Amino acid sequence: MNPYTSAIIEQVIKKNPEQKEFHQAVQEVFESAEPVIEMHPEFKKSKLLERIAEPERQIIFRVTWQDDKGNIQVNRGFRVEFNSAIGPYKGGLRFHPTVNLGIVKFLGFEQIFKNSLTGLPIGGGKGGSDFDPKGKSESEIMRFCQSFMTELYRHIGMNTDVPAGDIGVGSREIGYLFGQYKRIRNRFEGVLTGKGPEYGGSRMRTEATGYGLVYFLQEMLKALSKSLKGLNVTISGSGNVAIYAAEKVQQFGGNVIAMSDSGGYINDPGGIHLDTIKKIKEVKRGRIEEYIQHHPNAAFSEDWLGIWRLKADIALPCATQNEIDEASARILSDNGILAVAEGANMPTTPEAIDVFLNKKVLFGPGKAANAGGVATSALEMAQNSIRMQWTMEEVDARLKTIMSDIFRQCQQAAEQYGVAGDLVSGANIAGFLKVGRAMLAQGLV
Ligand code: NDP
Ligand code: 2IT
Repeated sequence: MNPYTSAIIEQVIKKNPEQKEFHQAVQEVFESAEPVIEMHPEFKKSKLLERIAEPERQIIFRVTWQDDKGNIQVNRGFRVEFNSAIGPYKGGLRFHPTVNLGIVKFLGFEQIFKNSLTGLPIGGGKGGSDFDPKGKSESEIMRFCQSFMTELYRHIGMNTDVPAGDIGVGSREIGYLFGQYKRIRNRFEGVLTGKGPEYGGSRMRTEATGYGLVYFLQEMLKALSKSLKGLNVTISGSGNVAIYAAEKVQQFGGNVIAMSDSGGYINDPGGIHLDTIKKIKEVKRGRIEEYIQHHPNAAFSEDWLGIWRLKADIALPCATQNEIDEASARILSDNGILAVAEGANMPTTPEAIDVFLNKKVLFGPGKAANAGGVATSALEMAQNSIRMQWTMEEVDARLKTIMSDIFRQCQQAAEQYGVAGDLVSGANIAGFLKVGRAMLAQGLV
């Protein structure tokens, strides 16, 4: 690393102590950006790295609500409005007990460059709460969402900041959040994405991240002149991203052999029955362990990270950050994995990425590979603005084009800056360049 970049990273670590996921995300992007900084002295002169690592605005608020027993509960809410150089802040809300400022900042930082890669006019932001939706009743979820929005509404708007879903926030939560925003503001506007199709949601937003991931994976596989047909695929998670990634893999003739949740993983070598997974996860909101009651030939193991020990051709981490570490990466590559594409945000540790790149395993970084979700959110914003709703076919066609454009951008940026074949650097460079140029054009703001 050159001394300038390492000094800036040091400064970011010092200024934001204990936010280790944020440090990790910044370090990766800034390291990749080194050749860009060398080629563009104006970036260094205008302190672009220092500016880009500092969120434009950070909001932390109290969320109080009453549970079904009448007890008062207190949670913490966050919204980090990171960068608005290319459009309104855009990014999801995560409800999970592990949420803290460092997590929200790493996600918001990644979102800046991901959103830039989509080619659509969206800036970067992220939010959420340490609220745990597990085991809560429907009315507790609604009361929490209403209380959360009673503070958040004043900071967001269709031209300012447009939240969406992430872990623990799906169409049910978006519905309650939207209802409360409309009630308080008396405005029916596209302030959130991931809405139901009856009230302004885009068709295919639910499927978009998973489908987009597999469209991106197909582009990667072209380098090996391969298709998904007949390949065995392991997918971690069994939430929104994992389920629709699995659906698209199966549509393309791939064989999904394992999926997980935080309680463990199931292995069904003959192929996962996705209808059973959907019933357990989307309808019942149950645990993946229940799968073996329906399919006794499948096996269940409590160690969910053990999923990476299974032999497969493709791995799609779609659960959470840092789920593939160096040891798992070595096992995967020793087992002959062909490609890894990240459905989750930052699921692979830096050491594990090095293993994949050194062993020439095709590697699709999350900020490119999982950008189909936020891209379709931007399509939802466009449909809301023109008060129209496109068909499934139209949205799908746009999503395919967007994913192959992103792939091409990453590939070209990697070639242009001397790291051909490295899609991690390619994604960071392409995403960074556009945001950097937009920031410079807008002066010192
Ligand atoms: P969901 O809440 O729908 O599903 C998350 C899945 O991952 C669940 O199976 C969950 O298991 C598991 N999981 C979550 N956290 C952990 C953990 N700490 N340890 C073990 N398992 C865990 O979320 P999404 O599918 O929406 O999100 C998955 C990933 O994809 C996240 O990294 C998210 O940031 C990223 N992403 C999401 C997009 C979207 O459009 N939704 C877009 C782009 C990226 P359990 O139910 O047991 O907790
Ligand atoms: O990480 C992500 O890109 C998301 N959770 C989706 C964000 C969005 O605004 O659709």
